[in-house]
Amino acid sequence: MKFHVLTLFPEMIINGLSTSITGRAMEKEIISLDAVNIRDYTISKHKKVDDYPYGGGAGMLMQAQPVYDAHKAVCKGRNIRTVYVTPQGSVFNQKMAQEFAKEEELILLCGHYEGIDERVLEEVVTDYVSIGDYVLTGGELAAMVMIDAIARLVPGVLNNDVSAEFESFQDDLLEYPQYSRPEVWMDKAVPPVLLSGHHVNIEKWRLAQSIERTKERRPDLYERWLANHDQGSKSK
Ligand code: 4H7
Repeated sequence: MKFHVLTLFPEMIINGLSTSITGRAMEKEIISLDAVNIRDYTISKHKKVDDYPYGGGAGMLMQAQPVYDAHKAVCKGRNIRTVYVTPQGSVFNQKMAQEFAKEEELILLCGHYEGIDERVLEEVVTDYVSIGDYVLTGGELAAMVMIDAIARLVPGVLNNDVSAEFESFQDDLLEYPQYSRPEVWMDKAVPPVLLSGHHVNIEKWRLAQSIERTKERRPDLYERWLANHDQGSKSK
């Protein structure tokens, strides 16, 4: 899968995603990351990319021209799904990550200053997406969050092909607690069932832990999980 990121800070995108799993996936050429500097496309003599908002107000806006030309340079006449990373978008979740992971190429547009001239957004943006209800100084960190979540769903990015599928099955439950060596640490023992070698009991225990943890920490997810797993509780 090819990710193109339109940004004023391309090095931030490259540096943020070149380590760990996404970095290895790029080395293996399972994904590619093309960070496009919007400033390279300005026609202004002084490489200006921002200007004052009509009607007044605080701060500056990114101008339409450099954004449009950067986008055109990436698309080369093709239609590529283009995500504008903005607090005004639909809130990103695992299901959206799965949908985006089906695309062959994806463009992420990062705003800075007070945002981007509305007219170019109308021309190029297909999806308005937010990573959550908080304010960032730029769209780059949000774009990196989305790319990480999407990339790990692309076949071959994770070492174990079971993992991503299993997680999606578990969608509405939080993960169970995990333990590694030593067996006792600071007087705290690993739950005995995990040392029993009884795989059925281990899976039962893990599911029970997942349910309990979700009920406690994410009652919203727990209610949704219950609604989908109420096998016969009402019909009997
Ligand atoms: C586009 C439009 C995403 C991008 C406006 C981006 C939060 C998220 C940005 C803005 C983002 C998210 C400009 C809004 C500066 C805030 C002070 C960059 N913030 N900004 N304003 N939740 N900021 O996904």
